[in-house]
Amino acid sequence: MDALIVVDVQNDFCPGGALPVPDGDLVVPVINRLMESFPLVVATQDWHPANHKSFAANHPGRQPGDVIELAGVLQILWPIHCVQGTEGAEFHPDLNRAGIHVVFQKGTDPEVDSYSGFFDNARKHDTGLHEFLQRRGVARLFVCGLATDYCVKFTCLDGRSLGYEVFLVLDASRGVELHTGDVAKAIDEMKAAGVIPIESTEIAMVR
Ligand code: VGL
Ligand code: ZN
Repeated sequence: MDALIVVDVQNDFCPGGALPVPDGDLVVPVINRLMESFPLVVATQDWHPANHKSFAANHPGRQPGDVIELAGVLQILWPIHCVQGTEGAEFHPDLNRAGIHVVFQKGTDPEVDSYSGFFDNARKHDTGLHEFLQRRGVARLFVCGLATDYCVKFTCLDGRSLGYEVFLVLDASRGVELHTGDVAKAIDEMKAAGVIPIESTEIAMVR
């Protein structure tokens, strides 16, 4: 069984949002089309409480982009984004919400960030996504969404470490590119872990 994993296609990660990914909204029509051909569509949603410690604003004197230690791991500080119940945390209005079978929320613990859809960054807690996929007999993940160099990357890497065959759908994903080359580096890291980059138009050839 194949699953489409739609990562964090939320207003705050799209142009006009709090943590905009360049051209982030362009993934929406591509993902809507992909949804139609998958038997199982899972979405992740970055879902932070207002006091989340990944927000620079919750560390007096710190700026977005600064790096601190949080839950024993390095943490980039971000602008306030995807706060539970806000417009910014909602899925992009054009994303086909009805095409999503289940949503896994992450980043709810204020003390630790969670880029991956499977585990928090300290790998202390899981979201239940792995168990869900196991129970449905999923062996292959087609991962897409925002952002290629953070949440998409860590979802792909954890997927590999859990034993899934993982495809990264390039034209259905975009990166933050905080530093030039971050997206290319992320794709190289994923490839080194066995992730297979693919264009949405090529998926029919492997399914
Ligand atoms: C993300 C930074 C902070 C993402 C989430 O979805 O890639 N990036 N929170
Ligand atoms: Zn976040």
